[in-house]
Formats: sequence, structure tokens, C-alpha cells
Amino acid sequence: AATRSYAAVDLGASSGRVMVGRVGPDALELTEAHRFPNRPVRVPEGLRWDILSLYAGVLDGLRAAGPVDSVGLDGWAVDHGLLDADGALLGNPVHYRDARTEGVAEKVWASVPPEELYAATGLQYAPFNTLYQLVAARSSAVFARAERLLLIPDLPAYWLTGEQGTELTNASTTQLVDPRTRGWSYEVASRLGIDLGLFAPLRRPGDPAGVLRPEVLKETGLTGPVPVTTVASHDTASAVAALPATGERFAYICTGTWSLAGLELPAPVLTEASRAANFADELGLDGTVRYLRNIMGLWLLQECVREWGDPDLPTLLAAAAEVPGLRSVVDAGDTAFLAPGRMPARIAEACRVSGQPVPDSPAEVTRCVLDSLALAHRRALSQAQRLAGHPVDVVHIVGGGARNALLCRLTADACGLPVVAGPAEAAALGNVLVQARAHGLVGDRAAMRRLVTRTQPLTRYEPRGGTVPWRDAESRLTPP
Ligand code: ADP
Ligand code: LRH
Repeated sequence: AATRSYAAVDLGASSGRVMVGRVGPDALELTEAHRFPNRPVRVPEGLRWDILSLYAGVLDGLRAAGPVDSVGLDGWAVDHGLLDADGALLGNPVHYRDARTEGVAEKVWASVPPEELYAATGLQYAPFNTLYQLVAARSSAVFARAERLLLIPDLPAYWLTGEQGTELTNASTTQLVDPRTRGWSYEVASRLGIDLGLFAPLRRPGDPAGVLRPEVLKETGLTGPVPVTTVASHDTASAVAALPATGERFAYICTGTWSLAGLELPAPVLTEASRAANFADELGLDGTVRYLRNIMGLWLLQECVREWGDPDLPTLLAAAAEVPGLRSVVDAGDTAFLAPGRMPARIAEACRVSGQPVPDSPAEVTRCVLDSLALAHRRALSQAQRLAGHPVDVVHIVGGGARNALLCRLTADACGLPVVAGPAEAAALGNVLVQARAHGLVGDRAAMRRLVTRTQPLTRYEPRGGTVPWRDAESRLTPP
């Protein structure tokens, strides 16, 4: 039977990649055409994304990919570019770690109390939700000229095709979408004076999104027409779509720059207890809800490694595995770790103020980070199960962290549940599979997941040693 090829553009906070997925009735093979660094740049006005360099990486990747039947784009959430009336980009997109949103939430809450905001949008509090970014931007000169807002993956999609849209799963991270109706929350927008006309019309995974422009074909050496297909453009939504899960009793942790830990549910949980625990109801493929918590993730390690002058990661992880576990832990959910810089010192300080031994060597700091992440995974998954009334038997770890055996093993131990690790490139696989489904090559969501389970290498970690030490460690962070 015929095999088709799909190009998946996946823009992560630490790297972008163009992957090629070959899909047949019982085959799924992913290869990397091109990977390029995503390096934020600090300029006098703040921290910015170098979106043109990322777009150049996309074009290089499409050239390296060669002939494909379709292209799909996914990327990180909440951030966006603003366009003027001519459709030209107004400056570099602001990084979600930029300081401009400091203190903005309090102003928003004066108009719409946090309880009402949660009941209407189901989104967790994070200072960088698009809603707060828009309120922060409102008085800027750039914003005065803005006629259109495109979320990160929708922006290069526009440059490739000339067509504008707002993909729904990613729109659900703006805090302007109602997870019950799966459409805009007109009331929240109007109470905050946000013009929803800034956004291009909503489109959903599977919708056609145009074809590559003639100039793009020339530059990439591709022969047209090459359609662009809307995928679950939030990278986390694409990753969840490609979990090698069977049944419903599973949890997941998408580990990359962030750890997104949670459940897939048929409907949002909008209770006050859920808000207090800061869980998000983001939208997934086919109207599912991704009920999850944002945990600082491997960002903590990335920033340490940067400070240490980029030592070899496997060597560092091997050394961390030899350090005695759970000596010191920090709260890996704490937004105090959001900003870049001085990470080893900030971690040491958090250990000191909580009365724990201060980790010193890179191996000790790395162990502290991984223990802390495993502990935060445990906390998030046990709370999610309780708040949603949805028990699980297995935890899937996907994303770059699935390659970190120590992190997977510690997470299995901390949760007291088996961990199935892989695929590491789940977002790209979910991107490919949604394109394949739109073109009739794969069946429903369950069939997509069966195909991943059958074709991708996975590693299973059984929990060891009981969870008592983890419960004890937890009590060091949460005063009784
Ligand atoms: P993002 O999509 O947010 O840019 P990724 O999913 O690509 O992030 O994950 C990147 C992270 O994965 C790295 O920071 C690193 O910690 C981890 N990682 C990648 N490869 C390996 C590896 N071979 N061994 C251990 N960890 C790895
Ligand atoms: C992960 C991610 C995550 C968001 C964050 C801003 O790449 O999309 O789901 O919360 O970036």
C-alpha cells in the first residue's frame, strides 16, 4: 500500500526542527531533516524571539526534507507576532519570560476576579498567558499600529502560504477561549477591552491552511502544489495526540523546556479547588481537554548547564545518578524560576532558605533539579487524579526528557507508577499523524496512538523502593 510523507515543523523553546514522517497503513517512521537552535535575544527593550532566524530554519528544513505530501506547523504556546495593516510583522515577538507582565495580573483581576476568569477560561494562572501580555502591551507604540495577532506557529504558516488563521488548541492558551464551548470567550474579552478582531479566524486540526507560495517553492526547491494542513499547533497538544497510550487510565508528562503534567479528559474541570491548585484546562485534539500543570521542567537544567559553560550532558547525568537522592529539593512549580540567569545560585538559595543542604558541584545541583522535577511530577499527577476523579495506572513521558533515563526512573519512583518513556519527538509525531489523518491515511485518535505504540521504541521503568521518601521530601516544601 502507498506510503505518504509529511513534513512536521516543530518549534520548541530550545530548538526548532523539521521532521519528515513517512506514514503507511501499518508504518510510521520519523526522520530529522533539520534542527536549528532557538536562541532568545536580549535587547535594551527586553527579551525577544529571533523569529526570522527560526523562519530561515523552517525554509532550510523544508529544502532538506524534499518532496512531501503536506506540511504542518506546531510550536510553543502563548506568544505571538503583531502585524500592521499591510500584514507586515511589527518587531520581534516578545518572549514569555520577558518582565513586561510583572504586576499585570493584579490589574486584570481588579476588572475580572481570578475566580471568574478561571470559571470562564479554565486556564491556570501564569504571568505570561496571552491575555496578560496583551494588557501589558496595550499602551505601547507597536500595539497602536497592530491590526492582527498571529500565534507563534500560525506566523510562519502565514509566511509560507499568505493565509492567516488562529489554530484552536493553541488559542486555548491565550486565556480568551471558553473550554466548554471551544470558542472565544467574548465576555472576558469585552470586560478587559480586548478586541478579538485582532485574531484571525479560528481553524481546527485537519483544516486546510493553504499551499506553499510560489516564492517558497522556489526557495525550498519543492514542486507545487504543496498543501499546508492545520495540526494541533500547540506543541503540547500535538505531543499528547501521539502518546503511545491505550485506554483512558493514563497520565502524561511532556518534558522539554517545560514539564506539562496531567490527564486527557472529555470535559474541563472548572472547580474552585482546581483553580486553587493551578491546573489548566487546555484544548487538545478533537475537543479533548488537556488537564495539566506547568512545571518549570528541564529549563532549570538548561539554565544551569548554560552557566557551567555547556558540559557534556550524558556525563553530567551519569555523575548526578551517583549523588545520594533527595538530599535537597526545590519547588519546581515556582514561577520564581521563570526568568533566565544565575540558576545554580537561585537553586542553592532556595535550598538554604528551606533549611536543606546546599548542593554545590554540578552533579549535586543536577541531582537536586531532577529530584525536584520528579517530586513536582508526583504532586501534579496525584492532585490531577484527585481533582478530576480520574485514576491512572501508567505515566507516559514524552519530549526531550524521555531521553533522560534518570529523570524517568525518579519519576516512576516518585509517582509509584510505571513510566513508559518515549517517543522523544512526540510533538512532531502528533503533527505528522494529524496530517495523515486529514488525508485519510489513519483512522481516529485511538488508531493514531496504536500506530505510535506499534512502531516507536519505548522504555518502561517500574517504580522501586516505595513512595515514603518522596512524601517526606514533599513535606519539606509544603509547611504542614
Ligand atoms: P523544547 O521542545 O522545549 O525545545 P525538547 O523536547 O527538545 O524541548 O527537550 C530538550 C531537553 O531534552 C534538553 O534541554 C535536555 O535536557 C533533554 N535531552 C535531549 N536529549 C537528551 C539526551 N540525549 N539525554 C538526556 N537529556 C536529553
Ligand atoms: C511548551 C509550551 C507549554 C506552554 C509554554 C509557554 O513548549 O508550549 O505548553 O505553557 O510552552
